[in-house]
Amino acid sequence: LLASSAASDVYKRQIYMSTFQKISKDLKNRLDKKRYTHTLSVADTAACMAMRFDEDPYRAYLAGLLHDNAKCIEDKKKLALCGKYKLEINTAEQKNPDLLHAKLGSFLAKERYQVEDPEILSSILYHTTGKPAMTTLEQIIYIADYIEINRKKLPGMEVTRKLAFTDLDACMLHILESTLAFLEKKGAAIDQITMETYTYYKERVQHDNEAQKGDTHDE
Ligand code: DGI
Ligand code: FE
Ligand code: FE
Repeated sequence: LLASSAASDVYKRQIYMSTFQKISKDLKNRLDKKRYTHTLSVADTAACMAMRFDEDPYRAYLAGLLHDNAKCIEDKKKLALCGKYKLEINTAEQKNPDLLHAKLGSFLAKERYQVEDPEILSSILYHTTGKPAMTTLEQIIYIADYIEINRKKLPGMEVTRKLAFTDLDACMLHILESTLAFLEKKGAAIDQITMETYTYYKERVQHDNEAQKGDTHDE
C-alpha cells in the first residue's frame, strides 16, 4: 500500500510538472514579458500559501499559472470573444473590458488548457473582483495575485503580505479596502460583486473579532 501510494505520488507530480511545462510554454507566447513574470510569481506564491493553509500546492500552482491567461488579449477582442463564446458582459465590464480577462481566462482554462477542476476555474473567474464566501483556494489566488514580489509596493503591503500567511479573511478585507479606495479615487466603474465581496469580508472579520473578544471576557 505504501509503495503504491508513493508511486501514485510520483505519478501525480510527473503529470503536474509536464502540464506546467506545456502551459508555461504556451503562456510565454500569449503574454507579454511583464505579465509572464507576474504569472510565474503568482503560481509560486499561491503554492506556498497552499502549503500553509492545507491546500494542494499543485492545484494552487496551476490556478496561479492560468489566472491571467487572457490578460494580454486586446480589449476589443476580449469583448468580441465574450460575444462569440456567449459569456455575459455586465455594465462594469462594458465600461472596463479589462475586467473580462477573468471570465475569459476561466473559460479558456477549460477550453484551451483542458482544466476540469471547478475550483481552479472559479479561482480564475473570481481573481479580480473576489466574491462573498470564497473557498480557501479562491482566496489564495486572489491574494497571491496582489502580494507576489514583482508587484509595485502598494500602501500597507507589509501588513497584507503578513496577513496572507496568518489570516486569509483579514487579508481579503485589507486588499479590498485598498482596491476600493484606489478605484473610487480613479472614478472607475466598480463591479457590484466587488462591493458585495467587501461587505461580506468586513462583516465576517468584525464578527470574528467580536467572537474573540467574547472569548477573552469569558476567561
Ligand atoms: O490582472 P492583474 O493586474 O494581475 O490583477 P487583477 O486581475 O486583480 O486586476 C487588477 C485591477 O482590477 C486593479 O486595478 C483593480 C481592478 N479592479 C478590481 N475590482 C474592480 C476593478 N476595476 C473595476 N473597474 N471595477 C472593479 O470592481
Ligand atoms: Fe488578473
Ligand atoms: Fe494577475
